[in-house]
Amino acid sequence: MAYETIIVEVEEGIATVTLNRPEVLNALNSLVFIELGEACANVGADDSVRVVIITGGEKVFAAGADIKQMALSTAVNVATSVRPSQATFNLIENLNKPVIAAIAGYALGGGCELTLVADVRIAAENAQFGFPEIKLGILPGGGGTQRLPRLIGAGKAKELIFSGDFISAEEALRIGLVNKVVPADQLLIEAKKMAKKFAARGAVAIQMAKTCVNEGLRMDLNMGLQYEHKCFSLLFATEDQKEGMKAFLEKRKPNFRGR
Ligand code: DAK
Repeated sequence: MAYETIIVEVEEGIATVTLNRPEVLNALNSLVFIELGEACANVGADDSVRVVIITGGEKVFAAGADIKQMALSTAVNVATSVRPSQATFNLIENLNKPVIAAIAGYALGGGCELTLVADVRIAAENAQFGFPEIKLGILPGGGGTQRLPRLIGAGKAKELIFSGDFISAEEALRIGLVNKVVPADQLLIEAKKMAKKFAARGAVAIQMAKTCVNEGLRMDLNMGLQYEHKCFSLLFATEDQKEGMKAFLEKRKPNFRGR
């Protein structure tokens, strides 16, 4: 399917979704959020897709929400105008397959918030992260005040949010904002390498493990452990569990079929 603001390519079970508004550093307007939501819902429903990569290419990830569009908002219409972005962020965070953000150049504001709903973040050496909303008289409203402290801790999150300062890929790695830093020309290669590794694992187990982590973060420890226990037991009803253990005992690689 052709989109105006993103490009979607599927190859060997890996869907790569590329933000495509280079003239405005991939600023995220409402059409981007609508198309991104639609594309992710489609790849989520497509059993042949095992892993999703979201990227902006080698130069820029996204310089945030589209300020030209946002500047026209009022307190009355902003509540409805942000619905597509909220819905898309939630959809990606809860997608039934792993999502890898491959980040080069700027990942600012809503762009950085988009990386936070991915499961794993890989940064190019040229990546820069930040939440400049405070300099616009607003706050990170796409989940940044909630997801960022859960990922890197409240102190570091507040420093980034209150200052609006940008940090380098190395600093992002140091504070746990990203999983890995690679040379810019290796970004998509590394993201695909990781995606292939995830794709070779049992899809149901990955999906349940993702749900355990995501839901567990919203629960207290006891509830989380109970939830994990139920998911763990359920996996013993899958073909993949039988195949995984059989393959181990037969000293061969498992052939998971995602069921
Ligand atoms: N929006 C619109 N256009 C943008 C943009 C943005 N965020 N960022 C860059 N551009 C445009 C520039 O206006 C320029 O366009 P022309 O002037 O050529 O027409 C073009 O991209 C190139 O940018 P620059 O000329 O500025 O390039 P530089 O290399 O000099 O500077 C920069 C790069 C990234 C440092 C600078 O462009 C910059 O500061 N950009 C704005 C960054 C920013 O403040 N981002 C945060 C936006 S607020 C929510 C969901 C999401 C959000 C909020 C709520 N809900 C669900 C409630 C998100 C909010 C935000 O992200």
